[in-house]
Amino acid sequence: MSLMVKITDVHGRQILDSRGNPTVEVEVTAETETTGKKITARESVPSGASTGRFEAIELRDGDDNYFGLGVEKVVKHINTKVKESLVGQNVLEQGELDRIMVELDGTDNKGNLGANAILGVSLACAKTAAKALEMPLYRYLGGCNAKRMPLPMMNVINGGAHAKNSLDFQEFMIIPVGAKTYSEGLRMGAEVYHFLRQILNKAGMSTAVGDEGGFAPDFQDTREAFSFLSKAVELAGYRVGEDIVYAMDAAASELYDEETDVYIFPGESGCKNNRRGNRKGACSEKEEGNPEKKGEASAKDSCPDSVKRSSDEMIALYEELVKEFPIISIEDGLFEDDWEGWQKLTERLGDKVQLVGDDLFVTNPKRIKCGIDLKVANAVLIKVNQIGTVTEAMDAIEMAKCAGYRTVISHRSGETEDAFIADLAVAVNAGQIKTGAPCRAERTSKYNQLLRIEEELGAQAEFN
Ligand code: 2PG
Ligand code: MG
Repeated sequence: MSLMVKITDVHGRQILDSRGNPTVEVEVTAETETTGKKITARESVPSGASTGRFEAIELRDGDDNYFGLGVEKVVKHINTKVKESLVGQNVLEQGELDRIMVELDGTDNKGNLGANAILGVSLACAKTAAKALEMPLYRYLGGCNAKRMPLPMMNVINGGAHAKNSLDFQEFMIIPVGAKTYSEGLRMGAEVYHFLRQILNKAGMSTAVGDEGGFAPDFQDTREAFSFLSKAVELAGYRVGEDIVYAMDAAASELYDEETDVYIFPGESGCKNNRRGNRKGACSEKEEGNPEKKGEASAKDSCPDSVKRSSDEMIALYEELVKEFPIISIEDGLFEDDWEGWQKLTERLGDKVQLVGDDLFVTNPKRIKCGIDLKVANAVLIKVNQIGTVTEAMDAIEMAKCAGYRTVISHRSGETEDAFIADLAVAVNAGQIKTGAPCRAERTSKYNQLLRIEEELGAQAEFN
């Protein structure tokens, strides 16, 4: 008979995330039947800014507090309905617990209870279970073969919806492919980050950081951003393209104008900060509240002479960039529902570059299946809050892997100090993690947890 560790309490509360917005934290307490020992563990829920319109619903209060972004209603759902349905269940049965919550919610997008309610509980259950078994979280989630340390994809230049600067693309990442171990890779990335700060300072440019800890100066365009990266890499004593390569997240859905079917580049046009901002499909409350999260005026309205690109021109731009710089991974190169464009992009670049679907797939097995069938992209970004349960996120990873797609475990731009995704990355041997710059505690908490895991795995650890 399997071990029974009975859930005795589920408790949610409202806390703040790294942007100063409310989010959900959950504590799950369980009791081991044989010993009577009580265990409690806690986890919290991240939140995006450039949110895909097909993501599970993040519920917000929409009242006067916190610009409508409070999560008190969600907390109430946790402390009443969710608690009632889970107390008495075995915390070791993650699949069953997640199934119960999905059924209790009863919608496809978790809009009743809120994906932020369900995810908080799901994550906390997994952590409590690991603690009850006295196992590290990565070992509990992944089993005895969890051993691959992920390559860190460090977002050292922030743009798009994550910074109020002129960069239209959202993320410019460095990947230390020349490193022999995770910790060496982290060191290389951090050194390049510091040299980048130095040369920005010298050039009289801002070294203030964006939401994910990367610098956010007003570069002229994408090329200038990558050129600064190359200078920083060389100054740090590394070889561009050999020791360090680049990745980018275009977050193209943020630039896409559905009416005219073009991508608008207000930053490149000199219409600084007139980006379209945060288009919300899934969470309309956010549009009305916090100025940080509020959709800005459309680039089309406020910047009539903006640089515009068609889907084909976007692909051509990526082809040029890949020739000019050692970019090995492009995320969300096109709009989240442009499956035909994505097919073309994959045909043209899929054998040279990792093409990652984020807003496109939203960690949703149904959309990933569509992508696999249509031969779209070749990698999946995994964000636990896009789908809302640990089980479904792991299903998404398995589906991707079975089809030969790579996986990148990812943070959100709004994070907390919790490091669940670090353990998840090792648990599923994902091989890659993107969790911001080596700066800001909510980003370094993940990188630092990976250092601990690497130390614990010792000679078992595999990398790159
Ligand atoms: C992304 C993420 C994380 P956000 O687009 O990949 O970097 O941003 O959490 O704002 O969606
Ligand atoms: Mg993205």
